[in-house]
Amino acid sequence: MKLLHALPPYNFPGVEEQNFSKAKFVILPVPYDGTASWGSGAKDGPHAIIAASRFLELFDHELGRKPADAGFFTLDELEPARGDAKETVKRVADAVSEILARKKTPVTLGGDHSIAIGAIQAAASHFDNLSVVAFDAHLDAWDEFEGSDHSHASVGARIADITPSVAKEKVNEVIIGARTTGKNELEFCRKNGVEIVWAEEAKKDIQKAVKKILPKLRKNVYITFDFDCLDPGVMPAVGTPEPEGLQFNEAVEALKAIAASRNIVGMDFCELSPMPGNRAPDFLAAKLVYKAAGLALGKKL
Ligand SMILES: [Mn+2]
Repeated sequence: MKLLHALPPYNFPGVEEQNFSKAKFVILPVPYDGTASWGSGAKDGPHAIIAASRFLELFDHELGRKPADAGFFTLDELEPARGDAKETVKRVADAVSEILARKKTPVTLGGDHSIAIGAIQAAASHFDNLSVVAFDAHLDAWDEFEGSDHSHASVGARIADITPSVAKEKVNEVIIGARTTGKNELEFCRKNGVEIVWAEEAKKDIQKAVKKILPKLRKNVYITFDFDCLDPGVMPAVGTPEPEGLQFNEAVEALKAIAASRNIVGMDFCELSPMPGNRAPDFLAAKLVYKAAGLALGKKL
């Protein structure tokens, strides 16, 4: 018997029935923030996103449908290796690889941004013709940061040399919403052909800014979304908030344009560090994940 006051079940996005074989999206929560430099707390991000997602309206009026109908399956939290970013990244890569092998779309919830390295490695070994689109205030192009080459600040650097077998010519990268960089990072991006859509261009005219990079994207696209690409006014709950970021609708517009013409093969959402006393960022994060999934479905629902 179902109690009338029962809360939605604890899964993303609070669906009554979870069926792995029928699910299009597999949610992988990774509660890890071992490489955070300033604000830690992103290990609580996956829980906050899932908890808030249970209260989302599942009908998307803009899409005119209910993306939840495509099926979501939330896995148990992945156990990170405390103090060992490289091992944690490997565990993420193994888990995401298994999800992809079962023909599902992995949606990894971080955690600090280092976990994206594993998810992207897995995607790169499953798909040719892959582009990575990073939504991020930062270029994350430090070859090594604070003693680790698997740091949250090295995601871009690791994408460029993902594995010897899927070298640069098979994986390229575009970063949207960047607004701070070290000179070395800029040089790294130039050398490795990483395209940058600066936040100021994105905020001026998001349609135009995305149109510029669309021809550079390959058939398959992996999205890595660092919540700090958003303006701290709407998304203050991140480890490294940078002023003058994207608005929620600008990020959605960019995702919409990409999803309309490319095959989204996987996504991750990182760096939400829940704030005591302010649950709005958690809800925004959950809504963005759900919206992105709806867009990624394209006409497949
Ligand atoms: Mn960032």
